[in-house]
Amino acid sequence: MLPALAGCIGDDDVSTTKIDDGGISAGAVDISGFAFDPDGLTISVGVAVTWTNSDSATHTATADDGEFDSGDMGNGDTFAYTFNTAGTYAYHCGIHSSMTAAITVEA
Ligand SMILES: [Cu+2]
Repeated sequence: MLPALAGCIGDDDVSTTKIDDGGISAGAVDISGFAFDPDGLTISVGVAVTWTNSDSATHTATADDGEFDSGDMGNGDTFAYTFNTAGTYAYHCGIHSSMTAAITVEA
């Protein structure tokens, strides 16, 4: 299995490519104090963002256009979504409408 694995990593691995480009291979958003931190995050296409709810309150990370939706996240829950199309993705908490943020995905 090693030759196949090596070929996969060296060939077209998204995270490897992004690291070579000087970009980040993963994005992280902390949900704390009824806010998304950071509330603006720029990533490259193909990068996954993971939200972690650090609040005791339940929150969601819900795209304004429905592109992604974490569903209810309790304390310590995480949600990950991989952005494969460039654009700006505004999102909000489905429970607390004052909580808004955006992910910018660059080609
Ligand atoms: Cu909330």
